[in-house]
Amino acid sequence: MIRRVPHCSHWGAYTLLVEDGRIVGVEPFAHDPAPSPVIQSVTDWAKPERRILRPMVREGWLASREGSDRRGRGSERFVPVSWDQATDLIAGEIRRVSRDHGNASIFAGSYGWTSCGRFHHASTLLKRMMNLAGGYTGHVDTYSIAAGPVILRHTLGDERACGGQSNTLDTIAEHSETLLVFGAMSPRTAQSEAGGIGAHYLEGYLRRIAERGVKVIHVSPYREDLPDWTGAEWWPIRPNTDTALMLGLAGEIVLAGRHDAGFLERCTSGSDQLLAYLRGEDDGQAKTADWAAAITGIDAQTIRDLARRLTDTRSMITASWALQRAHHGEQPFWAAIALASITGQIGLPGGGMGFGYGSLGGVGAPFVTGKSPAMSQGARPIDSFIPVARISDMLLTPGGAYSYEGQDRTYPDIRLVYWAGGNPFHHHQDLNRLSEAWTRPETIIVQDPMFTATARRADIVLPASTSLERNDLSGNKRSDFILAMAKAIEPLGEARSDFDIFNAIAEKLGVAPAFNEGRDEMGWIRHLYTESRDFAAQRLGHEMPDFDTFWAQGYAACPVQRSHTYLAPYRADPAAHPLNTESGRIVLGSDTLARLGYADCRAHPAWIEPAEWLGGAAEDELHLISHQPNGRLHSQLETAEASLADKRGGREQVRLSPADAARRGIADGATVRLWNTRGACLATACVTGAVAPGVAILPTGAWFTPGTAGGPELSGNPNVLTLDIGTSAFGQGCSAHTCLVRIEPFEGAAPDPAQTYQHELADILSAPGGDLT
Ligand SMILES: Nc1nc2c(c(=O)[nH]1)N[C@H]1C(S)=C(S)[C@@H](COP(=O)(O)OP(=O)(O)OC[C@H]3O[C@@H](n4cnc5c(=O)[nH]c(N)nc54)[C@H](O)[C@@H]3O)O[C@H]1N2
Ligand SMILES: Nc1nc2c(c(=O)[nH]1)N[C@H]1C(S)=C(S)[C@@H](COP(=O)(O)OP(=O)(O)OC[C@H]3O[C@@H](n4cnc5c(=O)[nH]c(N)nc54)[C@H](O)[C@@H]3O)O[C@H]1N2
Ligand SMILES: [Mo]
Repeated sequence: MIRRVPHCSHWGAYTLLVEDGRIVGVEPFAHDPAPSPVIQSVTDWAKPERRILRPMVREGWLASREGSDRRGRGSERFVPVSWDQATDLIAGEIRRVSRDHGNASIFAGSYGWTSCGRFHHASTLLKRMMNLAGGYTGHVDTYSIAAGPVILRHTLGDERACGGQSNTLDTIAEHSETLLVFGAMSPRTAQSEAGGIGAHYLEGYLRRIAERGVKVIHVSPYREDLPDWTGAEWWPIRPNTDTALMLGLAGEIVLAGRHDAGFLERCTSGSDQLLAYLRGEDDGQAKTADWAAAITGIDAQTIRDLARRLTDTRSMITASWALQRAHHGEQPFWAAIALASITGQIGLPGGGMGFGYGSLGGVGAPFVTGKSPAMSQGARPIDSFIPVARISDMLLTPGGAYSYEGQDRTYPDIRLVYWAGGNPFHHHQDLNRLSEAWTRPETIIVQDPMFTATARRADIVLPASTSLERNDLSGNKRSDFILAMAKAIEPLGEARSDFDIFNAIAEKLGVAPAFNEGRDEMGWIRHLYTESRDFAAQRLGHEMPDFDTFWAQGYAACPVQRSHTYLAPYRADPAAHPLNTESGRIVLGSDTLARLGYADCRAHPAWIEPAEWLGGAAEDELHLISHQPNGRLHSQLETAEASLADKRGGREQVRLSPADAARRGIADGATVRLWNTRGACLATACVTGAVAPGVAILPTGAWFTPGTAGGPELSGNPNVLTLDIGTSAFGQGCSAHTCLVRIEPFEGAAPDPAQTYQHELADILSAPGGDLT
């Protein structure tokens, strides 16, 4: 008999068809108008090949503990241990480091997407446990967005405009006449939503935008960042120069005297500084279309025409999160706010600016007004943190000075790292530098279902079950459904749920009662759902089904706001709705930043050359964009069908223009080597006119497979090439999209990355008693 099991992942909801303890089919959620093909990939979680199947400890660490040779990580063999031994060792390490060095020496920031389940959420549970055990060093902001929210907090007063609460897409479809898209608005990235998603709405909105005949200008190095049926005009910009285009548009408007002086006066502060800069009063360079054309590679007359249109029509400016994942990533977001302010359209339906549409599936969709289910991390006994992407800096320079959001800070001295539900050897930049940094802590613990590159480089690995093997629920502020995630199959090997693992460690630390509050798995799921249901009923008068009905039918609709015009009340009466900024208004010239005096984040939005870009490149260098993969989420389910569909010859494809390929003697389908001073990797060339000349695009997420020492990484992992610097002294975000590379045909031996990975894994699992499959 086939059992139908409701379930959900970050890429959507589905029903698992289960027979004899095996998953035999996956059906999309009935209320999803555009399900993601990645839902079919989840059956790969049930395959043992790349799973961690039992707790294990690195041989050298077992012998010498904190005195071990840390360069053995990744190549030394693992010794299987019992769960009891593993949790004893971990509790002992937490106690030792806490006692000898203080809890700030324990890094449990543990960034990562893990499962979408809100109960077994690995990093939340890790932090909950560590807070009960004296605290830990954590992180602020995300790899997704860091420079963006930091600059928005200071200029708009909060992060809503990049968190999915700017104008909803239905208002854009209904009211905008000009839609200026920087980066993408792509069903590729909109497949995913952090915390799960019931229904994918982006394509529907884009169809309505196309049907209404909205004039869409698409500014991106990659034409396929917007579906061709939107009828968009493609402006193939040089990467990382969008700020110059925005300021050139603003400058044209201001020099023609067509800016909305009334709006600037009433609703913004510091516009004098910005206008002086645009007019070239401080640096002798007016920010004209000609000036912008020279930097961006976009035709000057075309820029002038758009400058007219932006003020003559109802215009909406959007920018993908990708734009701020680059050196000086604060600037394009602030410049977009400045340009929208100069048109005077912020707060009007279909006007103004917003960030991250399509970056995740729920941005621009109806947003939840109720309470999303979530486990509490508890109170933090110590306040130690780093900006999320400064992990290598922290490990390499304990005590080193840095700044963040105007504060002068120092890095803690990390002795113990606990990572649960994230993959830094996927997500971090300059992986060769991270490899060096990774030799610094005394002990590294990794908890993951999969034997990722990070798990391989741990001292203690713990097998977490996947969401398929336990009960959970999903939900978040940008998805209008809470979804049931019922258990479908038994755990593989000795895998345990994240909650059970942390509860066992909490017991050994003597904090289990506070950790579990007397609830078991189903007790917690019922409790979290009921909190959301009660909130909806009591505060919003919205009826959600009782828990048993929800669990049986697999979903519940949340209370949502369907339409929203960002800052409409503020525009109508700024004094009555002050923003949480230094002036209470939109900040275009900042006293705070003027006081800080940073050269890389000035007092007003400004064009500042990035560390690497085509304007400063040698003739044979290309700008590498490492965007999100189409057929998977980051490094998850990398060997499943949807992911393999985008690879060729077992490797990721690097896209480049016909002109750039011809100049280098590269044929479509050829194996190529990408390299710079930081590293090298192989990839398969995909020659396409959809990529701007001078640009190469290699998606993230291929499993880091360094192969032989000194040779190129084999799978096509762009993070061996990317630049590991903060966006600026202010935001300190990740600068992944700022990266120059060279590309050449590769003639040498090119081993298959998946087979190589598997062989290496077999080697480190070959300790006596370590035969796991
Ligand atoms: N070059 C470049 N690099 C980038 C980016 C870029 O644009 N360019 N983008 C960045 C961005 S935006 C992000 S968000 C990061 C993403 O970086 P990550 O979030 O680290 O990437 P994932 O592959 O999703 O890692 C999630 C891990 O959780 C594990 N996992 C899944 N389910 C469970 C579970 O139930 N329990 C436990 N314990 N573990 C589980 C998975 O096996 C996987 O190893 O990458 C960043 N890196
Ligand atoms: N299928 C799938 N979907 C995902 C994810 C995934 O791994 N797989 N990851 C999710 C996560 S964690 C996040 S944070 C979001 C990220 O969402 P985004 O940041 O929006 O996604 P990216 O793919 O990094 O970048 C989008 C596009 O921006 C363009 N771009 C890059 N640099 C520049 C630039 O300097 N100027 C201009 N004009 N354009 C530029 C590139 O052409 C790129 O294709 O995606 C989410 N969605
Ligand atoms: Mo992200």
